[in-house]
Amino acid sequence: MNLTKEQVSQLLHEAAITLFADSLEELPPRQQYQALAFVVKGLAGPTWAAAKHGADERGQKQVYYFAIEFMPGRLLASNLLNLGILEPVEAGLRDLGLDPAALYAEETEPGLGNGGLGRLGSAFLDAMAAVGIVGNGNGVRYDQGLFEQRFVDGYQVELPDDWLRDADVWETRKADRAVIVRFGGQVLLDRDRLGQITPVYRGAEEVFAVPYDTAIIGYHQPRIDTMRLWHAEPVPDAPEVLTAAARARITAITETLYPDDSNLAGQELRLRQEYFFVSAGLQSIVAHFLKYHKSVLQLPKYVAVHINDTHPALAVAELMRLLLDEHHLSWESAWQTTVATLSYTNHTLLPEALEQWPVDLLAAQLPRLWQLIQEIDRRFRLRYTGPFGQLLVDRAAPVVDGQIKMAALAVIGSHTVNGVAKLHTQLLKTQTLKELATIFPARFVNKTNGITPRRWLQLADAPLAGLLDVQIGPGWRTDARDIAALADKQDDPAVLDALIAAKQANKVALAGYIQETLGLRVSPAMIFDVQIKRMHAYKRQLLHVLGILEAYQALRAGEKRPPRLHIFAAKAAPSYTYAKDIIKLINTVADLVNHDPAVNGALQVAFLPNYNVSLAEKIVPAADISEQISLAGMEASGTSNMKLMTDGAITLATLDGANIEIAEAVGTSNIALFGMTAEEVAARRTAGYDPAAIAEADPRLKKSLGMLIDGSLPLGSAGHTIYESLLVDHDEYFVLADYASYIHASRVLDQLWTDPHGWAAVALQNIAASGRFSADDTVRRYAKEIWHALPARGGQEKWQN
Ligand code: H53
Repeated sequence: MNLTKEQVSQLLHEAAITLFADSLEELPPRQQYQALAFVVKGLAGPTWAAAKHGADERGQKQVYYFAIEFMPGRLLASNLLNLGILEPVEAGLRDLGLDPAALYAEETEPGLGNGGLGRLGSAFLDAMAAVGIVGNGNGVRYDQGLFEQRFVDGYQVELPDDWLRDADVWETRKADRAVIVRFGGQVLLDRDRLGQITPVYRGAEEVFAVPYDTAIIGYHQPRIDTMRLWHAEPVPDAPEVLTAAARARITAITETLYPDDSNLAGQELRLRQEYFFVSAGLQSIVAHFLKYHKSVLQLPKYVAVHINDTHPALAVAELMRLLLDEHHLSWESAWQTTVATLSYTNHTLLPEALEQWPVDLLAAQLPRLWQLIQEIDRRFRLRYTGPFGQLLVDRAAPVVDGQIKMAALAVIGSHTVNGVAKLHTQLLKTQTLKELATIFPARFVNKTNGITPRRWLQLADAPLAGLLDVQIGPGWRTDARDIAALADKQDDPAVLDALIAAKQANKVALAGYIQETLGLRVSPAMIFDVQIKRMHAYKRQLLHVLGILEAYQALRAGEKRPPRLHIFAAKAAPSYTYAKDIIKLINTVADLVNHDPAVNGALQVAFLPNYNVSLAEKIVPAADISEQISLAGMEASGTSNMKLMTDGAITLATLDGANIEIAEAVGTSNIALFGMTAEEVAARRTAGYDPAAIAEADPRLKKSLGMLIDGSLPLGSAGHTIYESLLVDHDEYFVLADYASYIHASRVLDQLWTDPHGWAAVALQNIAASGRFSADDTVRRYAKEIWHALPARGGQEKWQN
């Protein structure tokens, strides 16, 4: 799209008058941001409108990506970049005396997710639009996003995230596309003279599902995809007047995001959320499809519906319901159509995150779906007990012991199932979903996650992006694989110096932010050692803290080490007290070391509050070390590992999730690996594990652990809880078992730091190898091997304005 800076100025002034009846110069920054966003939305509008019909008219297959979380991050700069107007707009703003970065910072980030799952969904939408796949997000428009995190006396405090207070400029309410979703009541099956069965609903609660659409702009493409999020409301003009309580029950469905993704069993509201966005999404997909096609039997040819994690797994039964009850297919045709339309990604091996619903709960909320799930279960057992035996089929079936196993339902009802890293897929097949993989071996494939280099390099890391342009030309901006060309420069001292300078610029910026936020002065000359991800015991932030305490003791004993700043950012689910105890511990350790003159300058700890996409954009470009230290076999993939390597951090990692593929990509001499492999962990678990003996044998470790309970750290009960979890409750995540090798690997990095060009050469190899983790390639693989949805051929379309 072409735009001059003079046009930018004119459009902005007009928008200020239209929206706020005031001149641009008079507006507060928040409204200036809104005016600019309004202009951008207007520029994209015609192309978006055309895109909505284009795919159907061309007969191009569409992908619907169902996820209960999305984390798009702030959209203004990203939309400008994708539209190809970032430069003229920024120049126009500067001419007007406005600071682009300050305007971008006015945008409220939609925190509609907890972490990796939601961010991956948004990266995939961005990537699909970029490579020409017609992609649609389908999710929930929560009134309140994930909580805002503050620290009070070192403890996490959660404040509501009222992200819609100022209205979201990007979304468009589509009341005319609303559909009705039913819960509860009774369902009777009415059979007519021809034997056709029609369900009759009595006393059901009806919920109005209203879609809100947001444009997902394809990078330098005249193509725009859509993220559709559903909002729950009472049905307008319903014959019955609802009580206040009945209205509240309805609006509760989309009031808040569950700030927990691990321990949800038995929560009725979560089940209602899941069915709500699944049913609304599928109803609207089928209705839209039938505007262009005659028979629902054609659905899989034109539509791929992707189930992310078990949350949208009800799609299997809901699509069956639509095909059977509303379009009167036979069971066999409906089943064939359903399986050919759906695919499923598993994102976790943690048993507590694989949902199971008690039959009573599901049957009461979704009586028709329960009838269908029973039939799916019955037919599954009938079909496979012969060839595979009762025992195996019992383990694989969706309905077992009064519970409905959503992963089983998703696998049985999908044509393809994937894990998100090689190791994860392997463990899915051989452990977590072993029985289902035995029955459907060809269904299981791997698709390693990816990230978008547009956000993490082009937008967040301008110094490095500029360096790449100079060194290898700008081709990498459209095809991330081109970054590989950087590898040849590793012996060029001028390039290494430029790389050091780019990193330094980012570290100076982050140091400023740390000072502003925490009042902590840090030097950009220190090693910036970063761990950013949800706070969870399996991710082992605790191991990182033990490493800090080891360094603290060493420095106090007079040892010299390169100065290191440990940076954390993480939210803990409000009900996860152990994770909150670890937050308190990190803040307490930060207090201790940051105020101890004996280690000052050599060791500091900064725990930045309220981790979200925008904060990650500040931290990732400034990182020297990327801590990816989960217990092997627990992290499905990880994606912060990919972002951090892309921006030139060196990974300190266990052989878990995608770390293994990062190691393959960069070579073992360019990554600091340590700890047990997944197999070794399993063997250790069987053989028996004695954490107390490990602590006893290692005086440094013993001393660090002692600090948790001897009063040297004012930790209150958190210290005792953590101490006991490690030494009395058998250290479930083998923190102590990996301690010594972790310290060793970390010391190897200290050594490397003393040689700046040596360090920069390793960082350079990481950047050069990062192209393969671009989400553009990942979605291309999904499109080819799972969705069978080919990207549009380039060059056919034109910008609409
Ligand atoms: O999904 C990421 C993975 C990561 C995994 C994460 C995830 C959630 O954020 C939430 C629920 C869930 O089951 C999994 O923990 O390893 O990288 C994207 O696949």
